[in-house]
Amino acid sequence: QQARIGVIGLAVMGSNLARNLARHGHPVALYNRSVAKTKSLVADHGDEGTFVPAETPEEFVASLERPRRMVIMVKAGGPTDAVIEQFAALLEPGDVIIDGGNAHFADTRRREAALRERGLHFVGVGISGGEEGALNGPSIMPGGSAEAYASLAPMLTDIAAQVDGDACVAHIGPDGAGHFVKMVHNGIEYADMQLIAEAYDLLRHAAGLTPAQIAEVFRGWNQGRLSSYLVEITTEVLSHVDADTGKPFVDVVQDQAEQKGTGRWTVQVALDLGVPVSGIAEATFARSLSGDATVRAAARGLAGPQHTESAGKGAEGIVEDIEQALYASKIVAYAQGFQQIRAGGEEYGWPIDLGAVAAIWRGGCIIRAEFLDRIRAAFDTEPTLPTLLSSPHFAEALAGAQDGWRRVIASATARGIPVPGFGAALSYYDSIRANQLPANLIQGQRDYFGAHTYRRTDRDGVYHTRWGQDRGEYRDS
Ligand code: NBP
Repeated sequence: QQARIGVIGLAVMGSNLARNLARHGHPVALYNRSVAKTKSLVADHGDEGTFVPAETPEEFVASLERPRRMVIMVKAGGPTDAVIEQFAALLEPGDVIIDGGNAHFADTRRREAALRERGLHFVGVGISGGEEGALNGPSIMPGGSAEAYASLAPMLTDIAAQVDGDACVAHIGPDGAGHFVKMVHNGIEYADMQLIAEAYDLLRHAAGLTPAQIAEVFRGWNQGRLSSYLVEITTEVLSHVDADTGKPFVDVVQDQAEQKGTGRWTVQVALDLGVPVSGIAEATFARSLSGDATVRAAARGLAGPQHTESAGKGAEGIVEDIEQALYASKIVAYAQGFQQIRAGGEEYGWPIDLGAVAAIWRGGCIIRAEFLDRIRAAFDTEPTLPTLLSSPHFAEALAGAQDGWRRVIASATARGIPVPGFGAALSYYDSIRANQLPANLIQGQRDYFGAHTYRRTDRDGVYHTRWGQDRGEYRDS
């Protein structure tokens, strides 16, 4: 039996992806370094489709139809390089190696270039949706040559999440484009989670609601424009009660958030590209801050405001305001992420269709949300839209939400409740719409201490003022 595709690495993600392929009628070759995982996959799920298990890389490669296609689903970094090397040595020109792990896009660019020299196709695929997505339909972001994508497209289309009859997969662009977009997806995920957490904090400590009541607020919001997977699971987490203590589950969980690093990558890359992704950055910093037990213990006694009491349970207005703040901040966070994707595309020569990215994030992935339909429509209507915030739909939504958004931030500040995500989003909004930013003063300061020069508002050219001498101005170029 020849397999149409193979999967190397049968931990949670690899085995679920292999089952998804098999369930869609694609015979799948299986290989894992330790044979036990291969055997248990076949023993437990062999009836779901055609699996062709192999115990050695040679046997695995021999079981694939040509051109050979194999998905690597092992730990990102060194293990992925080791596996690529091991299998590339057994392949022939035209064969396709797919990396479905969470690779850094720079690694994907390096690997693609090296394998291209050897006549092999390398497709770096961002896969979102966790274990459940891998099995039942993830959002798939493939990067690589158009030719390699064409040979994979029918299978990827079958296994991807489906929304309104569309598969959540699209060829993102060459080499690292897919993993880049997946990285930004994860950064947006950080931002969205932080914003939801801030909304929860305000509902609890400004509106005075209990976790169970807050769960109901989120349940209601999930019926409207905030409808999304993250809001849905927030309802579940908040309504869960700890079996041991009978307390709300959130009250028995330590308030120290962990991270695996993709948010940090997004921010690091954004800094290099010069794209302000303040929502993602604040969310990443907020996780680091929450985990810094030493600083938090030392700072616990610092002074806060006098008035910290909540508005009271009957304060309907504040709940509505928090919804406005959450929605507006979320629009900003996504807008910033899309700016980063555009900037990455320009830097690396990837012709990324932002509308298509929004479309494939509508299902399967962690940030799936109803409003991605609107984002898709905005970019489809105007692909060169300078910012999502200026599209008619979102400009109107922000105009409608801004009063509540501002009230929430003012009220949080007065009560001493931290809102780094809401605050950064509003500052970004106010900054980009400003007629005048104080960057003129910064230019003056730079010219003063470093002769870094400045441009004038009233005529062309680059100027310097002789600050230490007669303060006369001369034209530098
Ligand atoms: P892990 O990331 O935990 O990796 C375990 C797999 O890697 C096992 O199959 C293991 O083989 C294999 N492996 C390692 Br470790 N070193 C190897 C080596 N030197 N040679 C050959 N095989 C090696 O698995 P996962 O959680 O299923 O994730 C797979 C990939 O998918 C990762 O890159 C991950 O970041 C990404 N991803 C995960 C999720 C998620 O929700 N978990 C979501 C999206 C993407 P062994 O069995 O012999 O030890």
